[in-house]
Amino acid sequence: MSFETISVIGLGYIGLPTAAMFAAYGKNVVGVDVNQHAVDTINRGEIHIVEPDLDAMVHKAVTDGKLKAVLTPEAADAFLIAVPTPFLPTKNESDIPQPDLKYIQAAAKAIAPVLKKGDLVILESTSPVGATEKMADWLAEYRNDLTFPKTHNEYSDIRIAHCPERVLPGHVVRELVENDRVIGGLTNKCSELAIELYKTFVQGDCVVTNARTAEMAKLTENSCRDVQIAFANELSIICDKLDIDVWELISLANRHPRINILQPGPGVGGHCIAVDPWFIVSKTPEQAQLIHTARKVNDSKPQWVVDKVKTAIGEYLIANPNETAKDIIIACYGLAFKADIDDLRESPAMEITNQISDFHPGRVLVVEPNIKSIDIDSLEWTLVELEYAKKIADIHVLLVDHRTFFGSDFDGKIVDTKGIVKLKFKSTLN
Ligand code: SAJ
Repeated sequence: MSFETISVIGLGYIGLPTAAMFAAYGKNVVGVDVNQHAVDTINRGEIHIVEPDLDAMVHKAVTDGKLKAVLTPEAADAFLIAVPTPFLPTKNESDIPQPDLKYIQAAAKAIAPVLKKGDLVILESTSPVGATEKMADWLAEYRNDLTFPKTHNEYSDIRIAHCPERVLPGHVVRELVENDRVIGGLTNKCSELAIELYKTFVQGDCVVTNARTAEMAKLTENSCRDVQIAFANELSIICDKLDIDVWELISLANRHPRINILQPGPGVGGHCIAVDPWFIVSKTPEQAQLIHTARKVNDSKPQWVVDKVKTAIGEYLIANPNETAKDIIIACYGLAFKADIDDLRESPAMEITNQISDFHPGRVLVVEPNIKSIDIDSLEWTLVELEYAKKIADIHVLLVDHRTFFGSDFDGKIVDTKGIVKLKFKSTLN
């Protein structure tokens, strides 16, 4: 089968680049999103998210008439679902977050009326094990005139697969093409068709498995990274207690041919690494002990940093008995959830900065070179230039390892969560 028209449901950080990529390779692409602003922006040939090289791709795709955005799905040969999979609200802080599949269900409901015999539906959203089967059940419920893999195996009218996205924010356009893809069809036929679709532009291998293993593979990748970062974060806390430089320690240990410890930091942010491990823990709470503990270690790191800042304030006041806390200027360096991007989603740096502003009676300055202005009400801190903060602040809190921060001299007390002062140059390891 040749896929002439492809529909991508959810035009966010994954859906929009994927839609633009299919369009760049000559497919007719209908992007669907519930957000009117996103739809209007894309139809003007512009983008509503930040991702290198994406703006030019979208502009060309729209100008060539290969990509359009709509609010309601239209008929297509393949549907790719790239919607968020958030958590259900928790009652207590100690509750294990449970995944909320409402956006997947809404996407299934939205495409159901336009599905026809022979269509392929791919779930790309990172999902708990069993979500693809659940989505297939919803589609079968909404369209009982069509047949599905559960009852008709290889002979079903509709083919369904889970093919998780695995691209790194900031490198999406390149990684979409180069990365290997895990293809988890509900039947062999489903996998075969999914490979045919992705081979439109994927140069990496398309490796076939079943849907449940594909779901678990994606969760495993991000949980593995979370556990490794937790190890680095725990080391940094141990080293602080033992008066050992954790950055030197890690670089020494990493000289062993089989060791590659990741870098500690202020915590783990973004919408993936800090979320996906919970999809495993919520399904198997008794078994997922290490994964659960890693989440707790990483989630508690911002508070540890805030406590370090409080200690620095105390030490400053002892050294400067004529001053009060109100006189102390604190500068926080970096707001994004990781280096050299502008994405503030679930950012530990942002959490720490807000906490400092809440308790500190003096001025709080923020340096974030990737953001020109910030559209959040009731901010109690001020966005300033790097040189100004370096000159005026009494306490420097280094939160993100943006390239521009390396090589700087900071005068005063320093809380360095990323080894910027110690490393002097940006690590290319991770
Ligand atoms: N971090 C550290 N120390 C490190 C590396 C990262 O503290 O040594 C922190 C970062 O500062 C950030 C967080 O971890 O706060 C996550 O950053 P990341 O670069 O590890 O990952 P993401 O969230 O940008 O993207 C991940 C990627 N997954 C893996 O590398 C296994 C990406 O390939 C996935 O597609 C993406 O999640 C996703 O969408 O799931």
